[in-house]
Order: sequence, then structure tokens, then C-alpha cells
Amino acid sequence: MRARRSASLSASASASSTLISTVTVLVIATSKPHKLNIPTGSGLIVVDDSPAQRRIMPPVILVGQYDSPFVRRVAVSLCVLGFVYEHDTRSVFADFDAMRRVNPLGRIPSLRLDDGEVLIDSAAILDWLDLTVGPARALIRPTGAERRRALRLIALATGAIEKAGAAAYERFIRPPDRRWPEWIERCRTQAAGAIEALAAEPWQATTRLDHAQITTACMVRYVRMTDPDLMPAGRHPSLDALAERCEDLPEFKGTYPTEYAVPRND
Ligand SMILES: N[C@@H](CCC(=O)N[C@@H](CS)C(=O)NCC(=O)O)C(=O)O
Repeated sequence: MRARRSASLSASASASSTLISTVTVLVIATSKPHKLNIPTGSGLIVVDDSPAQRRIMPPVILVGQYDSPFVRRVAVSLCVLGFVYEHDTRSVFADFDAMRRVNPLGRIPSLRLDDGEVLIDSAAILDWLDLTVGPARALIRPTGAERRRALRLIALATGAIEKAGAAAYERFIRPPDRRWPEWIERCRTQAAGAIEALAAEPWQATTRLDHAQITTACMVRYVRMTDPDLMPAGRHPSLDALAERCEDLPEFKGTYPTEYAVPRND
């Protein structure tokens, strides 16, 4: 049995959690005003909270811990869109064989749908979420310049995560005598380049979150956990402000990773 995780999205949102077999289950109720009383494990999720359009769908299970910014951006998007999901918090490192049975790549996130289909890769999962809620509620524009801009920002943010992550794996996981400092510096330079490009963008304080903001804010938290020297407070004021705004929201508070849990070979 694993430790149970719970998160509160807001004072008005109800949250309940139940342990089911080997997965830790986190059921997060929508933080929006229209709430349904859905019994845990009933197989129902709210995908649209407006009375006219409220629809009920079977459950999804998000696989992966929130210290992965790829998992976190999916979790935040699920919450923003009003989905209730179960959370499988097994570790991609400690539970590697089990994770490989979910995703042959042995990576997170995965999203298991009610019919057993497993979506892998955060971009594919977010695409499914957007298609499920429809273009009016999707967290990215369907076409045009705004979509292209969002995709560029997302590519920079996910690229920064990948490069900071590659450097972190080298620094933390590899035995010290097998580390390659030049490679680590190359990865860090690439991450820093993407961060600078993102910092030069105008980040408006919009009322509605989108994938570019969510992914970039998740990137900021991840980089600050793994390699804080890449993003000292004050160096990138626009990203500091974006991250502060996002981390203050219930969807982010409920998925906040306090530590980076990779095996360490110090
Ligand atoms: N492109 C993938 C990247 C996923 C990814 O890199 N996940 C990391 C955690 S942040 C992982 O599973 N790492 C374990 C490994 O690759 O062995 C996505 O967007 O989902």
C-alpha cells in the first residue's frame, strides 16, 4: 500500500481520496461553482460544469508524480478543465517495471482512459483533453497566429525542461566519475537559451490559463527545483511574475511539487 496523497484546490472545492488496489487515488473535485456529488470510484468525471452542457464521462487515471513538469502540466490542465481524475503516484524510477507495463517507454505521464486505452506523452494527452472539451474550452486556439505562437512557447518551455532535465540526470543520477561536464554545460546552455527567449515574451495577466502559460510555469518550478542557478529570482522578471500568478491558483497549489525525487548518486 502506498501513501495517500491529497490536494485541496480551493476552500470551496471538495476533495476526497481513496486507496484502490495498487494505485494511489486522488479525486479532485472541480473548483468551479457547479459541483456534482460524485462518489469516489463511481467512474464519473465532470468535463463541463455549465448546467446546459454538463456531461459525465468515465474515469481517467493520471500516471506519474508532480515533480515531473510533464505530469504536472497535464494535471493542471485536467483541473482547469474541470476533470476529476485518479492519480497513480508510483515512481518512474522505483516502480520502473510497473511503469513499463503502463507505457513501454517507461516514462511519465500516461493517461489511462476508461476503456483501457493508454495515452502516452503529455502533448498527446493535452490534445485528447482539448478535443474532449471542444474548441470553445480548449486551452489552445485551433488555428492561426495565436496557435502558432502558443506552440512556439510550448516548444521552448518543454525544450528547457528536457535540457535542464538531461543535465539534472547527468548531475544527480550518473556516478560522479562518469559525468561529462562539457555535456552538462551544453544542456544547461540550451535550457538557458530557451528560458531567455521565453523571458523576452510579453506574458499578459490573462484571466484564462492556456497551455503556454501552464507549461511555462511548470518549467519554472522544475528548473528551480533541479538547477536554481539557471533561474535566480529577479533575472527573468516576466517569468517570475507568470510563475507567481500561476502558483497562486488552486490548480497549481494542488499539484505543487516540493522536491525532485530522482535516485541520487552523490
Ligand atoms: N515528451 C514526453 C517527455 C516525458 C518525460 O521526459 N518524462 C520524464 C519525467 S519528467 C520521465 O519519464 N523520465 C524517466 C525516464 O525517461 O527514464 C512528454 O511530454 O510526456
